[in-house]
Amino acid sequence: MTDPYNEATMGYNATSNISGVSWKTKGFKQPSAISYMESHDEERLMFKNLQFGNSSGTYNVKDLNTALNRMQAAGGMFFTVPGPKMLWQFGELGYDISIDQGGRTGNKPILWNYFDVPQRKAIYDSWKDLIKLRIGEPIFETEDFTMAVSNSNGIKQITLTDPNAAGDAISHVTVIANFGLTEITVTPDFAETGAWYEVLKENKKYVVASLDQTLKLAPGEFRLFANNPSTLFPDNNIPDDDHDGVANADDTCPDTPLGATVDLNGCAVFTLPQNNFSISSKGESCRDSDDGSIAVSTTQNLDYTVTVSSTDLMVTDSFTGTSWSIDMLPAGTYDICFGVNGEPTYEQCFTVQLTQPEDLLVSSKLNKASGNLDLEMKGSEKYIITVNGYTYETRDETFRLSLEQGWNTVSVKTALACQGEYKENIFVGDAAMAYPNPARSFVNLVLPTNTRVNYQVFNLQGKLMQKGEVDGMLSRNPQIDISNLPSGLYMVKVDGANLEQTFKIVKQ
Ligand SMILES: [Ca+2]
Ligand SMILES: [Ca+2]
Ligand SMILES: [Ca+2]
Repeated sequence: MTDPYNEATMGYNATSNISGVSWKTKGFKQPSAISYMESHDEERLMFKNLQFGNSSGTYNVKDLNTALNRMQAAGGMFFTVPGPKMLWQFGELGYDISIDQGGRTGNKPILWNYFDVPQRKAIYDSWKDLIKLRIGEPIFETEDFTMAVSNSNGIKQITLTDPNAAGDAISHVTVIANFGLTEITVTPDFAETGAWYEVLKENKKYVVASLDQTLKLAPGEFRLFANNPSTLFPDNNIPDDDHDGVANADDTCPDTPLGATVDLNGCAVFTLPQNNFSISSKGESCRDSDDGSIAVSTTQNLDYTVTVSSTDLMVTDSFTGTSWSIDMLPAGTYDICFGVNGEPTYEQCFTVQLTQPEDLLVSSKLNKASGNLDLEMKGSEKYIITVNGYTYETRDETFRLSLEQGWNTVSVKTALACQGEYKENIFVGDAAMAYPNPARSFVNLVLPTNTRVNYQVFNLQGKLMQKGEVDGMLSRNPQIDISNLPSGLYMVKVDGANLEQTFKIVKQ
C-alpha cells in the first residue's frame, strides 16, 4: 500500500485510495492479510515527501516538520483499520533515507538520534497511542467497518461499529483525516448525536448536537472520535451528564437538551437560530425624498418587539408573525433591535445603513486644437450624456466627446431626475485675424471659412458703438468701416459660422 499512502502524505489525492489496507477489500474471509505502508523494497514515505511533496501557498510538504506531521495522519488511517499490520523499522520516527543510499541493498544508517527530534518523536508517540488503542479496545477487531478513503480532496474517513459493545464500551469510532493542502470543512459521518470523545486527547469531550454539524480540518490533521471514553487514556472531563459544559455540581438544570445554549447555572436560555432575522433595506431615492425603508423577515413565527433608532429618530413597535417593515426614513445609520415577548433576557441587534444618492458633479475640459471635450462625472453609477441631440450612456466616470465646429450643446444627467442636469454650450471654431492694428478707417478681417459675419463694436465702457454685417461669402477678406468712430480703444466682436471671436482694436 506504499503508493496510495505516499500519494496521500505527499498531497496528491486525485487517485490515492488506501482501501486495500483492509482485509475485506482484498477479499479475505477473515482478518489474516498483513498490511503495511512501508516495506524493505520501496522508498520511504518520508523520503518521497521531502523529495516530491506537493504545496499550496506557504504550506509545503517538502518542509520537514510538515511532512513529519502528515505521517501522524497516515498512522491514524492505518492502525485503526482492523486486521494485522506491519510497521517497517524506524518508520515511527519518519526515517527518510533513500533505499538507494549506498546501493539498493547497502547498509543504511541507524539513526537513533531521530528519537531526540521532537517532531519525529511525536510520530512515535502518536503511533504508540494508536497501537495501544487498537490492542486495548475491542472495537478495533470488529468486522463492521467502512472506509471512505479515495476522495480527491484528500479527506479520508474510517467508521467502525461494534455491535457487541455493552455498557460503557466503545461501540462507534470515527477517524477522519485531511491529506489535502488547505483547511477543509467536513461533515463527519457521526453515527449518532450526543457526546463523543477524542480518546487520544485525554478523552476530550466533543458534543455532536446535530448530524450535519461541520468540522474544520487543517491540512495534515487527523481526529479520532469514540462514542465513549477509553479507560486506556486519562479522562479529565468534568462530570457533566447533560453535556452542556456546566459541571453536574453547578448545574441546576441537569437535563438540558443537547446543543441548547445555557447560562452559568447550566439552564437553557432562550435563543433563536442565527438565521432567524433577514433584513433588507432600501436607501432614499433622492437626497430630499426621505423614503428609505427597512424590511424584516423571520423564520420563527413569534411575538416580537422591535426598536429602530438613529441619531434623530426612535421607533418602537411589536409584531406577531414573520415580517415587519418601516418606511419614510431619511438616510442614516440605524440600530434595529429585536426582542421576544415573554423572553425578557433575549435581545438581538443589527445595524443598517440607509444611503441617499450623491449630488451629480460634472467638470469639462475642451481641447481647442482637437475639438475633444473631456467630461469628468461623479455621483452616479450611470451617466446619460447628450451632445447636439445624440445620446450616450456610460458607467465610466470619464468620457470624451468629439465636438462639431460651431456651437455644441452638451448635457449630462443620471437616471434620477432629482440629481439634476448639467448643461453647457461650447463653441468650437477656427481663429480669424483682424488688421491693421492700430487702424484708421477700416478693419480688415481674414476669415478661416466663407461666412457672413455679424459684428459689434464696443467701447471700453461696454457701450455698443456700432454694429452690422459684412459678407465673407465671396471673399474671406471683408472690411468693417470704423471711420465714424472717435479715436480710442474698442472691442470688436465678430460672429459667424464656426466663428466667435473678439479683437481689441486701437482706432487712430
Ligand atoms: Ca451539565
Ligand atoms: Ca444543564
Ligand atoms: Ca436625505
